[in-house]
Amino acid sequence: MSYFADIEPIKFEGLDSSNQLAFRYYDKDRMVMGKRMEDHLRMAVCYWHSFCWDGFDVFGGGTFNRPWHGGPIDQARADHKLDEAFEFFTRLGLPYFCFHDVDVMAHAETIDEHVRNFANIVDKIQEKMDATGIKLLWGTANMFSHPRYMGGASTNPDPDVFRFAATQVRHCIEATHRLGGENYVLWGGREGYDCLLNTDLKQEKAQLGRFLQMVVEHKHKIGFKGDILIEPKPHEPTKHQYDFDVETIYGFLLANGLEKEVKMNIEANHATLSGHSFEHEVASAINLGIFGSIDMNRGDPQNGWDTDQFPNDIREITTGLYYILKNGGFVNGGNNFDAKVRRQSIDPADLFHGHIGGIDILARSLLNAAAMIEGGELDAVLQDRYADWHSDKGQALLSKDNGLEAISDAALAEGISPQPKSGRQEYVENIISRYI
Ligand code: XYL
Repeated sequence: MSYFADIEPIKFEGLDSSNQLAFRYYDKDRMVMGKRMEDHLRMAVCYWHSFCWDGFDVFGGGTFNRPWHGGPIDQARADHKLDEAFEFFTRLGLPYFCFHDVDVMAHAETIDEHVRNFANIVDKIQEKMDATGIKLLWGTANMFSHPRYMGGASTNPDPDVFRFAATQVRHCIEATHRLGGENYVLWGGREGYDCLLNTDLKQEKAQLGRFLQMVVEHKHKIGFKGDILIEPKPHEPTKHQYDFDVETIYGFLLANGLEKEVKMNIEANHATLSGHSFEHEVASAINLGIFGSIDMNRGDPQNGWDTDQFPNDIREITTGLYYILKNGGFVNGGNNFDAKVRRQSIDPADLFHGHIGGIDILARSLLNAAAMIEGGELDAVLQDRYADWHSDKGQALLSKDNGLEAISDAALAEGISPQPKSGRQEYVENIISRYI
């Protein structure tokens, strides 16, 4: 009998329902701005937090005692975990899931064991996906947990570690392609440093850049049509990570000729760790033309680390989705719940409550964001504020025909005297408050 046998498939029951194991906002077939809610939000369950993590923290061991925990993940345990993951996915009813190679496979030590064990489980994943219709939003390789990666993967001082990482990524991107995955993610958790004194920054960044170029070359070689995504995070586990935030990565992509090839997977909690807001990171990626996908979660305002909690801040998610919707919505990306229930939430139902809360917050935020776009008040403020720049005179200022000398001569001749104008911050902030 399944570990989740007591949970009935989760349904939309609307605002009048008092059933906590039901959606109150997420009605997947509801049309919003001409598209089904499910197709707008493209939500995914992540494998690692929900099925691999056993509740351990730095002060104590696992608390969840799920039937497939409690020993080394051999093939039987990996198979059991896969069965239960799909039991969960089908009951929750989201269209997608995401995984790291090591999340799904039997534990491996040697390089050939890694390739064999991974290939073995990919066949079984394919069968499960065919049987349930659940799709893969993205795959990724875990190149930060095994001790061989303690000094980084592609940025490791040991070239053999680089070769091991190349092997993992090659097999993981090929499996993602075979499974019909829509993106391939690279999160470089240990691609950074703990101590500058023992780190050759120039050498490590050259390794990272070439590695990324190889991933892109291989994507084209195998005909993978999805996006390659980098996930920014400023630090943790390393003191400093090279993929610090969206703008830092954009500079790195430019330096390596990859700005048209690689997009961003933005995680809400990573955005706040880097000293930005979630909406800042989303808006920055959109404006640079490199927005891809979202790792949806939240941090804790008092804790300074990556708590990976399920999202519950309607204002934060509404503004993020507003920018995404205004940009035309997700293409290959979606919303992956990179979130975990708390260590004391040990019941099977808790995993559902975490996801249901996140899903409903996203659905509600989508409705808010669509209403904000249709209302048009924010657009009107922007149009008005920058109207002079859109005039012929404003445009001419930015043309190459102009320079400091010509501009200053004309400004002096005209005797301009710019007058301060209100930025209307409270007015625009109150507009959002009206919609949420
Ligand atoms: C950890 C990261 C990872 C990535 C995938 O902070 O969020 O879980 O999403 O490697």
